[in-house]
Amino acid sequence: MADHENKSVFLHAADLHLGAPLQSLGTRVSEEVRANALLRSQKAFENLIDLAITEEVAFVVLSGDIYDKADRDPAARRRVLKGLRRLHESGIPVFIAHGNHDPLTASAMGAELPDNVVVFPSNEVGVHEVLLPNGVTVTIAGISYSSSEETRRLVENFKLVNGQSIVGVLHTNVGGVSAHGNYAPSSVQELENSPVHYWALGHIHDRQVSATTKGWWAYPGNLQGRSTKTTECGPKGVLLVPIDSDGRFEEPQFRPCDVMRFERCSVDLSAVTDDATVYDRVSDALDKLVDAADSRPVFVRLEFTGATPIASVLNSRWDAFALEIIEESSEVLGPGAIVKIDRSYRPAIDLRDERERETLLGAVLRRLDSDAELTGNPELREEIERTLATALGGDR
Ligand SMILES: [Mn+2]
Repeated sequence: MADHENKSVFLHAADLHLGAPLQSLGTRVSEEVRANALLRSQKAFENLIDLAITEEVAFVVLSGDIYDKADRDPAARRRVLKGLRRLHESGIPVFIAHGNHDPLTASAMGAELPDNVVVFPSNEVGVHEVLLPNGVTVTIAGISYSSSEETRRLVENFKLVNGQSIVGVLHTNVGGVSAHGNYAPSSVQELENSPVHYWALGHIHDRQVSATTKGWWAYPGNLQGRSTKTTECGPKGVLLVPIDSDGRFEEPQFRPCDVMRFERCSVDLSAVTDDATVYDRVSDALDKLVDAADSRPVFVRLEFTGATPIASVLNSRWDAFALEIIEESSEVLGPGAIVKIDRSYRPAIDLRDERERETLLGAVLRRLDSDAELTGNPELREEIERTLATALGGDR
């Protein structure tokens, strides 16, 4: 118990993209579902604030791209101010670094921010201290982008920061991950060589926590997924980072704050011989996603895979079939929806036809027909034929 009392926790979030439109719901989703999703998406920031207050965090760090647009959508701005004021009432300091989506331009300086909020400058690293209840002093250092295409290697600027427990707040692309713009480029080695103990990073939407010799560098990922791109799928939220009574940073813990989920879902049709089974498979797979989402609406990109005997049936009535799948799924998905269906299935190989062909597969199958041992063992024979068809059949 004493241990617990001596431990403090701070909240690390990034890439909130508040005010972002939900364009990626596609054309198949109804206006009602779309409007509902947009309304819900605005709750994720409130969840962050609620979590910070109920967990009694020592401070909050927001590592860039708080807003989706440099001009800060006014409604999003009001919601941010409301949340920051609630943290102010709870005595929780907030440290903000701006990123490529919301660079710190002169017009974007928030004169109305409550005084528990520190916005890091863009010309140099700002340094602040927070005294934790356990007596540890944490140094929080950070820098904002001055433009949407920040090219400076900003990790450099942290080299003179000193303190027992340093949090570095930065929007950066560590290692030049190609799926994201290579802004404020940095390398793992640069992070290692800096005096910072916990790098509170932003920019990469995939959550990532890595140990260093001094502590950690971590991307919490975005607060709320926005599409079925793989980096936007799955649970999204924030990291809670414990600091022990010696001022050491313990492994950050993920806590979801998202109000809906985006998921990809693959359904294998290789052993499926009729439509009804396809519906069953789909609803089983969706059920699992809905359960895992803990009553959040789920938006799904469905993919049918496998070499299937019903390929030609599906192809002949694809549009009607896709509509049926979407309608039937709405029961399982409730306020969620299927946003896209990918056709990655292919026709199963017909072994009788194949025996007639002058192909390697045809030749091997004909050879098997004359094998006395296999004639007496139909199960083994079927298994061998199936394996051969997969290995030698190619992309027919
Ligand atoms: Mn960014």
